[in-house]
Amino acid sequence: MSEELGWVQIHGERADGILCEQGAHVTDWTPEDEGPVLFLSERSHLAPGLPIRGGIPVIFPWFGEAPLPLGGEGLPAHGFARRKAWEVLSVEEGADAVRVALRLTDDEDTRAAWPHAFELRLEATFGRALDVALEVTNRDERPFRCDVALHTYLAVGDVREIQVHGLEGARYFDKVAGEERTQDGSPITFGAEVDRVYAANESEVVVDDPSFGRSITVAKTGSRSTIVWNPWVDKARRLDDLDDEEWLSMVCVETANVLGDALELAPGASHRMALRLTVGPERSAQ
Ligand code: TA6
Repeated sequence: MSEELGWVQIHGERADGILCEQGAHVTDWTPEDEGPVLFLSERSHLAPGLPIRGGIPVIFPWFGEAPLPLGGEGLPAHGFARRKAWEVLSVEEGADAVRVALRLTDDEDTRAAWPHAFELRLEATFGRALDVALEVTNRDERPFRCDVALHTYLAVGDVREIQVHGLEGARYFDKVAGEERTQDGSPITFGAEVDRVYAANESEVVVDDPSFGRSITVAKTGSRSTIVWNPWVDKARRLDDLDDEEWLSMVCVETANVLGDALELAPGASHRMALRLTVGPERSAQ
């Protein structure tokens, strides 16, 4: 791990984990009797100010490119929260889990990019399940609108073999095709780049992974957007922090409130969004 960044290492009774103070970024969750559940690129940057490729990036206050009114030079895609050093508030070791709490508030850099006072609090609980909760509070005198996402990278044996269940029949914006679509009654399978934003959707998603002989369930609260992404061959080649073959070993299932489901917070208001990851037996074998 990079010495330049702060890290919290977890060795609990029921799980091990790693969290980087930059971005309050969970980079590893390995429950007992399981392999790592999160994907982390072998070529990820691990340096101050640079986003980590893998784990659970915290996306705030915009998803994707900076909105036009802000879009000055050099505003980073997916906002600044994942690039900032967060403050560790506590590390609590319980019988079955270890909970880490962190906070990020506005400063002159963030206000220069996005002119609002805010507070983010993240709590990650590493046990037989992984719980990550993100609370956004408007500390400003004016209302603000923001995107928020937990951009989860899941480790899979071979993305070409997985099925993603739970979004059947749902409407989504297809970022590859550039149009709105409706999913048919089948689970998502992967034979090319997939980049979909499902709107007004609170469904639980199950990633069935025959290669690893397991399924990963992504349950959520306080989230109306789900994003599913795999870069496939060409886009992976364009990413300098992803090995050319690593696209095979990952799928993103992201817990979010973005686009039409972005948060609108009045002064003093808060919103809490949370995910729970659990690992079970492969579904297709049942
Ligand atoms: O969530 C999917 C996505 O928006 C993709 O379009 C791709 O850009 C991905 O996020 C990764 O973004 P990043 O800024 O981390 O390279």
